[in-house]
Amino acid sequence: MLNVVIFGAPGSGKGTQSELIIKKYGLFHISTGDVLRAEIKNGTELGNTAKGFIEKGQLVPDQLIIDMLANVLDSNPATKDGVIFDGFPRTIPQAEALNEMLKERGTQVSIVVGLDVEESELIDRLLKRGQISGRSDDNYETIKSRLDVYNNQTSPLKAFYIKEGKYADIQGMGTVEEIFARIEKAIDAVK
Ligand code: B4P
Repeated sequence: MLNVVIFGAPGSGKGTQSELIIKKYGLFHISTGDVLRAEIKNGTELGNTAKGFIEKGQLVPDQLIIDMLANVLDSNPATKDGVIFDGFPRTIPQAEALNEMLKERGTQVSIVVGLDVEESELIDRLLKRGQISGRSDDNYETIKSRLDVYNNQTSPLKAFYIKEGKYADIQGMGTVEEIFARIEKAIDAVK
């Protein structure tokens, strides 16, 4: 069974490449960002809590995210055939919880696809998306906080997964198709 984690800074192309990975490998897509935005739209308790963090460019607390993810895994039988985790994990405790959750379900992370993109390009992409997305976190000030949070709290995961022998470093600059060709090569090597 194939379980892919797609990893990278905000704007690195996680959501974009996830769509192509799903098309080719038929995985169940879990984007924690999308799940949180749906909770906010539906006005749930989790959504109301998450809103404040997302608007400031901060991470939503680990335990809320971990419980939310366990709930998605348990309520979707299709996740048993393979999942792409998009935007999760973002901290070491989340990565440890993911290992535990998958172990309990008799499986594990197959590969971590790490997208490497220059910071100026990240800011450009997110500002461009901000002009059409209406996302409250796609403005210059919040993008800066999201990049700080990424550098301080999320980037240490790279070393975590290198140590586990699961990290595939992917050059994330170029066209969407060029980047996907690099990802395909890395996934096919572990499939
Ligand atoms: P996410 O929704 O995951 O947002 P993101 O990091 O910006 O990535 P996204 O997938 O949307 O963008 P992509 O790089 O594909 O998270 C939002 C917030 O939710 C977080 O800040 C946090 O507060 C909270 N959250 C989510 N998960 C959490 C967790 N696990 N723990 C705690 N909090 C959590 O694309 C960006 C843009 O680039 C797009 O417009 C795209 O079209 C463009 N693009 C992509 N590839 C390109 C290319 N090759 N060339 C040019 N443009 C490209």
